Amino acid sequence: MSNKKITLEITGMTCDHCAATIKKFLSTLPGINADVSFQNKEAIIAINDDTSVDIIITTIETAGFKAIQK
Ligand SMILES: [Cu+2]
Repeated sequence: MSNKKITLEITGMTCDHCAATIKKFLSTLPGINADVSFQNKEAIIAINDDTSVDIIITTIETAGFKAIQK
């Protein structure tokens, strides 16, 4: 199982707490490791080949933010 990294541009974050919230939501998804940066307005996420990017984006939307794959 090989890992790859994706970068998502995130809109709607206003402080570090928002980044922590997104990270908390993403931690509920199996097999991924997310690094969310408020400064860079992006999330760098290590995923498996069988991980759906759509589910990651939907999860971020559930947390109240918008994500677009770069
Ligand atoms: Cu915030």
